[in-house]
Amino acid sequence: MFTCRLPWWRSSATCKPWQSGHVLPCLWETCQPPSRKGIHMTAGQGQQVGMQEKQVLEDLEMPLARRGAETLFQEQPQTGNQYLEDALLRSYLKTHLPPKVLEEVNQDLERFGNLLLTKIKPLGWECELNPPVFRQYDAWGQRVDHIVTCSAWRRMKEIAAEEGLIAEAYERKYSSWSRLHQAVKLYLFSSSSGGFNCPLAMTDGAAKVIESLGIPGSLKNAFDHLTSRDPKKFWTSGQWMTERRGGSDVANGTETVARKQPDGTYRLYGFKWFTSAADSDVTLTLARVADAEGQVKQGSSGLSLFFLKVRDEEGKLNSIQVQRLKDKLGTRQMATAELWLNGAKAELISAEGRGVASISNMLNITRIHNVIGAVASMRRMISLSREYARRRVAFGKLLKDHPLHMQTIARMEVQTRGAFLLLMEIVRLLGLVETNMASEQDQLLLRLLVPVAKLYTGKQASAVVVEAMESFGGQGYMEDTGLPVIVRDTLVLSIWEGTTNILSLDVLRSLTKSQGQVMAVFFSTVQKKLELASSTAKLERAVKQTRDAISSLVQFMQAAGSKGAVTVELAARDFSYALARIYAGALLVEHAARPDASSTDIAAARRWCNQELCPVAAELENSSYEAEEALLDSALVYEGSPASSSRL
Ligand code: UCC
Repeated sequence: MFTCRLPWWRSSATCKPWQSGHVLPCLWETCQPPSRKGIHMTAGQGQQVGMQEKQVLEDLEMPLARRGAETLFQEQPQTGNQYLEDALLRSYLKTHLPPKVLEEVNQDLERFGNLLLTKIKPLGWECELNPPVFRQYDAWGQRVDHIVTCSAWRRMKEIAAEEGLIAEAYERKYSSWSRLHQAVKLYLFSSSSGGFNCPLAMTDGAAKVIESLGIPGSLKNAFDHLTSRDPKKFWTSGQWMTERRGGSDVANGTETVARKQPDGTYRLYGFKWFTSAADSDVTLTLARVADAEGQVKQGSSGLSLFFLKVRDEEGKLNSIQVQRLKDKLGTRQMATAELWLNGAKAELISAEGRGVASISNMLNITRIHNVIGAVASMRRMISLSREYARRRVAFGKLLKDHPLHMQTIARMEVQTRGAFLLLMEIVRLLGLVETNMASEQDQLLLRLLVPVAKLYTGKQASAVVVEAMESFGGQGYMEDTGLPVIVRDTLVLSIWEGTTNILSLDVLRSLTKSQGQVMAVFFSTVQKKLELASSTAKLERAVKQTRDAISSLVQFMQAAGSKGAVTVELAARDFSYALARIYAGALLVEHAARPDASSTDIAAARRWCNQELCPVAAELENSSYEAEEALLDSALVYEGSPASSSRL
């Protein structure tokens, strides 16, 4: 219905005392024998909950002195098998997977859910309590640059292999649905993984790059290791993209130089400022190839992509020195290091000057993992919050019986549902692309939705986990509940793999590169999803709201077409938010229009669509994207600072 003829897109650790952890009192569920509550438990759940509530109320009737001595002051929330407790996940799989695939995947996920509860979650907590430590010298003064990780971290690596957390996606046992199966396992794994989801993201990205190169002979061995199910064979990969001068501006910030050797390999010289999971076995990294005179080409077209092993066969570092570990707000379970490359032996794996385009294959995968992490964090915090509400009494009744408290959690739930369906849509499309079953439209849609979902869910997750923390009152702020760990680890999701603004510009890049075709596909896909729901009376308003938002978006694009580059840039974030909200709205509506949809499916769709779906249109009306507004922005920011006089 909407065609896209609009020209506007053309414009174009150290170990801290308190962290040493062994001394931390460990009250969270992971440190006790894990509850078996959720294992295989579906029937009789209501009855059990009723009894728990009765117990809580009875406890309150005890005399104060006895209560203090004999009962817990507050009950900790206990969650069960995450898979069995995730109603939306299960209904999504039931709706989309072919019956035979569903049967097997369902069994695997239920088993995995139990393993998470009994084995993996305690290991994840151990990783938090025992962050990596950097040992630069051995006892005899030899420089060793050893990043010492805990046994639980190393066990996570084995589990990742055994569970096929990377392999699944490349074996393609379930054809296009293998990607979805892998993503769902990672989603369940994420919040219990003790940060091991980070190296897995990069490992997946590296395997993807190698596969997209056609698995050249020289990289066959590496590909086999990266996608292995054998814990002894499994390798993880890093993604060393960030240098001192540029985290976002990789094209101008990368100083590392590659010097060609007589045997055709290269030696890399440079300094990598953030290298996540620096204990990885191999890595992909960018460098500038020096010519015979030692000169390098600047800018994006001077960058090439390299593969290297971090250690040689004897375990010695590949001419790499670890300068120090980063002192991060979160993700402390995982070693992020500053590294000097002093002639590290490497293999050129892209065409010269095509480094950024080549590593984009990795970025798009790690960005999807970022979405997985974001949705998983939201889901985890809501699970804990809703369980707590079933146990905690305030003002004479359980929190779950306070309408305002329930409204707050329900709002988070709606956000999480939208984000979850966006994630499923992306991995469904990725699965189609990887099995050559995708249309050109599917490919375009995937290109657009990856940055949209990454930027939107990263922000949602930060907001939701902070809100969820508040739902525990002061307990949520207590380190030994484990809740602040989830909050800290979530806050990075809007930063790494591209910040919100960088991803908003990537959304524009996808429009420019496709000459607007991504938007034509976006509009037609959303319309198709809405049509499926047009005969469902209860969704009528939600469908209308989404259609109205589409009209506003089209109007915005037409208006912006006649404006300059500043307007387009200023609108990029709100534009991306509009895409995320409209698309997630259509997915929620589609899910709620199923014949066996529940009343909560319908409520979620309706509530999602009640929000401002197209913020970019409203802001255009407010003239927020005019060039003069950009000047005012600077004036507002710098008022009172020494820079103020020179900015206006
Ligand atoms: O943080 C990092 C590791 C953290 C740990 C990972 C864990 C995550 C999982 C979490 C689990 C819970 S590593 C650092 C991350 N750094 C970034 O994300 C960099 C952010 N900056 C950007 O994305 C920039 O936009 C750049 C670097 C891509 C801009 O580079 P250029 O060279 O200035 O951009 P160009 O010139 O526009 O693009 C160069 C080529 C073009 O192709 P051609 O030449 O054919 O036209 C682009 O279309 O690259 C192509 N390209 C892409 N293609 C650029 N971006 C993309 C893309 N996303 N998809 C496809």
